[in-house]
Amino acid sequence: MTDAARALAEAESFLRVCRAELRQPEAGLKTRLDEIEAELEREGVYAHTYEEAAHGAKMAWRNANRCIGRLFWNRLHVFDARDCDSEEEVFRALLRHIDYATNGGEIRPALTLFKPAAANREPVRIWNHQLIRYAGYETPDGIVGDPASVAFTRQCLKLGWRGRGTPFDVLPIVIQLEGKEPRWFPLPESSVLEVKLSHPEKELFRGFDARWYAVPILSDMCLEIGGVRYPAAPFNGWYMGTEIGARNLADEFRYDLLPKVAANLGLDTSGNSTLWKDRALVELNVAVLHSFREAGVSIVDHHTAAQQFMTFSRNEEKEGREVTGRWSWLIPPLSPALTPIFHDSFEDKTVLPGFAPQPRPYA
Ligand code: HEM
Ligand code: NRG
Repeated sequence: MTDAARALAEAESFLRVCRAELRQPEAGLKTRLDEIEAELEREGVYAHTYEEAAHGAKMAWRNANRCIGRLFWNRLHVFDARDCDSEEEVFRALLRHIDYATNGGEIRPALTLFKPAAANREPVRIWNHQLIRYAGYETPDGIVGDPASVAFTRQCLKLGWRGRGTPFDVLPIVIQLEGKEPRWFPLPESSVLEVKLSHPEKELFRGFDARWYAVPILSDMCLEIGGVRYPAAPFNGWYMGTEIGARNLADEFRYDLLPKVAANLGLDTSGNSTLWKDRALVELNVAVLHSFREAGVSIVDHHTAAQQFMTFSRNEEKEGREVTGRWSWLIPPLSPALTPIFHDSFEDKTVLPGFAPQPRPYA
């Protein structure tokens, strides 16, 4: 099968479902497919209407097997930035996304669509893993900041960016247009909402800074809709507390805060069996949820998120759709067996439209 024939077949299977879900008349399908076939022959790609792209993006969220937040799949705001031709235009569209999503703390799920790939050419790539993330610097005394950002931070430094050197420096946005050198843009402070962490009762963070940014905006996955690939399609929802409290700040290979938190709690850290790590972990997660709530920034605890996921699962069954999922990602990293997801099972089957990882654009 030629690429064009494969794309046409995928366009058809997507449009059948998309149009049915949007309650569009069966009759228009044939005309639309003829149009797409001609466009594919001419250009090697076809342009989705806004409605197709927006609904396709929602379907991709609905099909995200690793996502516990899918109950709200139909409430995704899709920005169309397929007309952006310069790095400045792309950056402006990203700022608009961040500002809309942040919304003063009342976070709104959103996705911005840039130009699709055509015949293996990728007009736009965003190098960041997330639009807002902290730098990680290699120093003679070890890593300062987020170890997960070391490789990307090295690239930013190579391009001429300089950070202040704190553990929580917000990285610049790096945008690459096809065939050109990547360019970096600093994020204005006014666009980056952060939450300083505190615990409702205890001095958990005495002696060091602990904070996190409000909005996770994944920017390195490829969105595929109806045979069309969008290598730049950043999206966001809000955080589940454990992502920050049980992983980003707790993993030994990330911020590794449990020993410091345990010391501030006065726990006996002389052996595993005092469960000092578990006790510190719970209090750290209490602090994350408490601080976001106090700051008026949307966040969900893992018990509520799991309940919402079960509601999503029931809704999907009612609609006659099979719920696919990856169990090992859906269970939360804190007290997984306290959630109903733990006691359930899912088939990890790929359903399109969907989000897929793609190779990093830098070494
Ligand atoms: C993964 C929660 C919104 C698509 C995840 C994960 C969590 C989560 C906890 C696992 C992350 C990890 O372990 O690193 C939520 C919550 C949302 C939300 C609470 C609130 C509305 C969204 C939206 C989209 C989305 C809006 C897309 C439109 C995904 C995808 C993954 C994922 C593709 C897998 C990421 C990967 O493979 O690295 N989500 N999500 N989620 N979510 Fe969501
Ligand atoms: N664990 C990552 C973020 C992954 C996606 N999580 C979301 N997505 N909540 C972290 O930064 O901790 N979302 O679109 O809301």
